[in-house]
Amino acid sequence: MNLHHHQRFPRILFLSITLTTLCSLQFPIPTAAGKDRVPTPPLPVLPLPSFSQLKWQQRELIMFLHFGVNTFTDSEWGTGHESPSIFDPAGLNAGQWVSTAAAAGVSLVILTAKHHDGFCLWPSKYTDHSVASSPWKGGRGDVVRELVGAAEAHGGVDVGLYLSPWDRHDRRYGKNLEYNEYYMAQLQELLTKYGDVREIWFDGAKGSNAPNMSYDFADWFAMVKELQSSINLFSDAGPDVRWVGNEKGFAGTTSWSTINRTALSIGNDSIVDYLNTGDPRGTDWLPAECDVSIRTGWFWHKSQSPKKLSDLLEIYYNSVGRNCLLLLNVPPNTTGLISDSDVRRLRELRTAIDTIFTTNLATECPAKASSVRGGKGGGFGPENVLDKDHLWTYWAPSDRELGRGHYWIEINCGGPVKFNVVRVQEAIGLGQRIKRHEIYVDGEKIANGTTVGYKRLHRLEKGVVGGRRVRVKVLESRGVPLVSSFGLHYDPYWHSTWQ
Ligand code: FUL
Repeated sequence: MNLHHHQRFPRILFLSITLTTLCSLQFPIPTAAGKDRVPTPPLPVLPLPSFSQLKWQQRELIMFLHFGVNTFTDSEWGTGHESPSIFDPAGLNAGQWVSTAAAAGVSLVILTAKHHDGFCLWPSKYTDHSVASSPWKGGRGDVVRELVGAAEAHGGVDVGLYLSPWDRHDRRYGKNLEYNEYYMAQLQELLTKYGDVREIWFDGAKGSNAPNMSYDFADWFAMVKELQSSINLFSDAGPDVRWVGNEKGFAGTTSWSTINRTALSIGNDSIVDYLNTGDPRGTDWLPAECDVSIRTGWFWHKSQSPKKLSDLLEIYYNSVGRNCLLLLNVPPNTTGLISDSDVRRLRELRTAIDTIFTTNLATECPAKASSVRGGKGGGFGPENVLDKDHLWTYWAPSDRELGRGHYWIEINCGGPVKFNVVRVQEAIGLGQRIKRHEIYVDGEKIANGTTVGYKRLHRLEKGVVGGRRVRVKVLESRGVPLVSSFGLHYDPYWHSTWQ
């Protein structure tokens, strides 16, 4: 106990009373009719996203670029014995990758700087197994640099990197200290020499016959955060973005951004279902990313072609439409370009997404709700769900409604509207809350679901419905539900199996 400190206490108290008195003379405390009557936002329901996770979520569609020696050997998992002499993408143009991504509405592209074969797409000073030993650009090329330069030149597209932990080439793999040092040295190269990197991908895959190796994840993660302040770390277990548990691009119909990190580990097959749905009781904000390839394989193969538009739209509804991000892989070919067929398919996908979602048929329809926080004019009215802000303006019911039954919000369009997609979004900046909801048209239930999260899309099984009044009913939530956006859309590509 510090006596000296004790003796000083009364003086501090006196000083603070004097300051308070002075302040209140200059800045009068608001009266009952003043600012203290303006309704404040409700308290958050923890856990919350970080600034970088919130930015990530709003990207919706991002792109993977699998490229390396496998592109030239027509394989998916290289052996590690490939000769760098096979790497010669004579027409490589990262500007084409970036403009293809931007035209598809993609704001982040993630390149395989090193895949399992260990071949490095940048001239790492810690290995000869890299572009520096290849004929491409006379050994003076750097694919990571090309991508970063193209993204900077274009603007609006950020860069992420994949650095495979499993390395089938390097002789240090299997020696814990040496390999962890090697891996961290490469992280330091990639995260200090190439400007801002927005996502780093730690892949959990490892062949069954691979040598035993324990990765120093805690050291890696700390180093990454030290070198890049706004980066998101992806792995099966986060810490910022989690794997969705499959490579089909499908999130669960129940999809929480919350989960318990202590229940997760990297490369553990028994947790894929938990990863797929998340956990309403989870204490960590760790949203899921849905990775899937536009083709069958991750790397380019002459024999493969892009998926049909209808398949890509199905993936979109099951990822972005289920509170996740879609990480769509589009592999450059042996020339070093994204093939024309993929460019065309991506363009079709963007056109389809824009056609469906640019028009919200509910925009002009008056909205009402079961109750409104702070009453009419208080800033939390149901009209907020029809504006362009999908995060920070939202409908909030009154706290007094908590536990009293069902919350609802309803739009009434006067005349009939025809739609086959319903979009609901939560104000996730204050936590993910909705556990169960239903959609009604003129009193008839047309859709139901569990979670909503950042975005929930219901593509109606029965096809187009027509009606005047559309109601979203929230039957269960963590605290009061906060709905940030609501939309009715027409998807001309959707041919319901019911019709
Ligand atoms: C997997 C890898 O084994 C695949 O080759 C690919 O990179 C995919 C994204 O992750 O785990």
